[in-house]
Amino acid sequence: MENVTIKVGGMSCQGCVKNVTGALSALDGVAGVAVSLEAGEAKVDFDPARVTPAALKSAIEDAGFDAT
Ligand code: 9UX
Repeated sequence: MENVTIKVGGMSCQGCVKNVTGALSALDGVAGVAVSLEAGEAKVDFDPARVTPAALKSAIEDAGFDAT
């Protein structure tokens, strides 16, 4: 298992946090998600054999937020 911290732009309330958390949690290979509105970031535990950091970023962007 690996962990990555992704900067998430555009979150302005806890609903956004819930949306980003849901988008990441839906991906195969994601084991844990912690999104902070205050920090503007998502910490993700993932299995690198099943999902990539690029795919995590894409999921965040598809949900309507910026990911770097
Ligand atoms: Mo809150 Mo976020 O009303 O897209 S859910 S701003």
